[in-house]
Amino acid sequence: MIAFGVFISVAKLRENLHVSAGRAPLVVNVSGGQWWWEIDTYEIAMGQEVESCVKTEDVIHGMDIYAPDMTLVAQVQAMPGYTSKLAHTSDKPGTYQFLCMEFCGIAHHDMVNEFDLLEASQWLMQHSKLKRARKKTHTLL
Ligand SMILES: [Cu+2]
Repeated sequence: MIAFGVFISVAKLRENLHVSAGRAPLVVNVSGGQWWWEIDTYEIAMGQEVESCVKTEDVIHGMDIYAPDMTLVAQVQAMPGYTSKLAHTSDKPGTYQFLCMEFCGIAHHDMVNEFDLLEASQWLMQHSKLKRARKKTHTLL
């Protein structure tokens, strides 16, 4: 019975190692300042593991990510001179918002931005259109 349990555990561990080794996280850079958020990726495929690298150059901010139904997905502090890393994955499509959770001044409430979580097929279609548009632009120049 113990040998069977060990066999199942090893098989499950190998399966998990295989899955995580094949899917590198998408690195998303987020910068915050009084009073804005900037993100370098506005469309993310559903189920994609994301590593958000969050920076600020002025004061301490906090980044909360909310799902379309406004449930909290993840949160991290942004501190001047330091890059905070936040791993998150979600499987509900829609528009996600990120807000500042740390009172950082008079217009703190303006610190809102968003990204869309798309079905994988929709994400592929959007990004193949972008690639074609970029190729056309390059051939015209
Ligand atoms: Cu704030």
